Amino acid sequence: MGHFVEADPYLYPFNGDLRPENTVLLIIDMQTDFCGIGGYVARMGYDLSLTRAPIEPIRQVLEVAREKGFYVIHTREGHRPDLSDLPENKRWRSQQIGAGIGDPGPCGKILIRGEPGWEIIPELAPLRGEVIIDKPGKGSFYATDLDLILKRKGIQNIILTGITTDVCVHTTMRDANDRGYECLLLSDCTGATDYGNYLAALKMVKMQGGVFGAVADSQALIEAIAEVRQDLEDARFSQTYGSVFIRTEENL
Ligand code: C5J
Repeated sequence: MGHFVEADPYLYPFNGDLRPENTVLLIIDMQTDFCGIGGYVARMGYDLSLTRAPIEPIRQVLEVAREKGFYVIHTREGHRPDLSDLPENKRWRSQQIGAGIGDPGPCGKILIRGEPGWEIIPELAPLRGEVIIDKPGKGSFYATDLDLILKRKGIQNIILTGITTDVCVHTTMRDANDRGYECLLLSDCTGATDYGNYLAALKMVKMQGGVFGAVADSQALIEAIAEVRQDLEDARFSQTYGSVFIRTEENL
């Protein structure tokens, strides 16, 4: 029997093989720089309410995912303090909009590893043992060991959450899809710096029968996960007590 999430444009995952052992909850760049007062996004003048909207839905999904034993991986975008991994054009562009990467700000140096603004927000802080991927780019695979870690864990399904929908989340989803991972984007667990871009990014995923995967909301995922766990528990129960029953009969 398969397990599926009510998703658009198809029931996710395509093969119904949704288990804690083969599925990761990926939480992308929930850092002060992207959703906190005084961070990078705030300094660029964008509406913080858009990138803060997913915090509570992610928190709820994270709680359930941890409780049910799903893998959880967090990412952080940021650069080395000496800026040796910061492309010159990325720095120049950020300066043009008044939020120069590496420049001092209210949350420390903008988008620099180890600075307060670069930290994951306390509401979604990683637990000890959860993998954190530090990435210098928008995608989570470029210049990181994410793919190696996912392969070693036997991950097939990636559930994507985080910010921003049209930049780091989309880049990661497209790359993951090309690598053969089955991707689900949770619509209320992601946000962009522009609402139109958020809507467009969700729509792009769903074209061509799900060109990059599928989209669902957090409630649909939580309901599906509850079923998965119950079935696994039922299967374990019948394995344990079923075999005891057989042995007892043989002994009669
Ligand atoms: C951006 C990100 N938007 N995490 N980064 O620069 O999406």
